[in-house]
Amino acid sequence: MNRRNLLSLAAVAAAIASLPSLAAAPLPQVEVYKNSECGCCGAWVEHMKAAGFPVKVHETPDTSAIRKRYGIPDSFGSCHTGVVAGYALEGHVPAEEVKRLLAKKPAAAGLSVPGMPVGSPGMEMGSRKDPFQVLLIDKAGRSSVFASYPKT
Ligand SMILES: [Cu+2]
Repeated sequence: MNRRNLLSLAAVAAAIASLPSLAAAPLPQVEVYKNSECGCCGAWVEHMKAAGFPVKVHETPDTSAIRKRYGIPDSFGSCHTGVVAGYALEGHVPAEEVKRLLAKKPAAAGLSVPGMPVGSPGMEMGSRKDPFQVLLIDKAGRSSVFASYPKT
């Protein structure tokens, strides 16, 4: 190997070393379908952005159609549906659980926080924190507990 090749090899190695680590890889975009009048939906969007997710919002008058398309039964429905990496995120799902979902990659339709529990991300009301569960919804529409809040 001549000197010039060696130098370019060193340049490539330096470039690789300067790349951000995989842990800091950018998070995938979350597409959010929400009603334009929904304030708490907007607050959840801000929560996701603060956690590092790029978010694209789609205003729609009918979020139940989106829910159906992504396999979340209405019984687990909430005010908005997010979609990330093919998973549905129904309602006020904590960003931390979304990151855990993306790391675990289970075969599932997605996560849901049914209803709108007070104290979940985007549903803050003072210091009140009602207990709630984050459900993993499988592709048959069955649920299992993915996380329980408040965390003990
Ligand atoms: Cu809400």
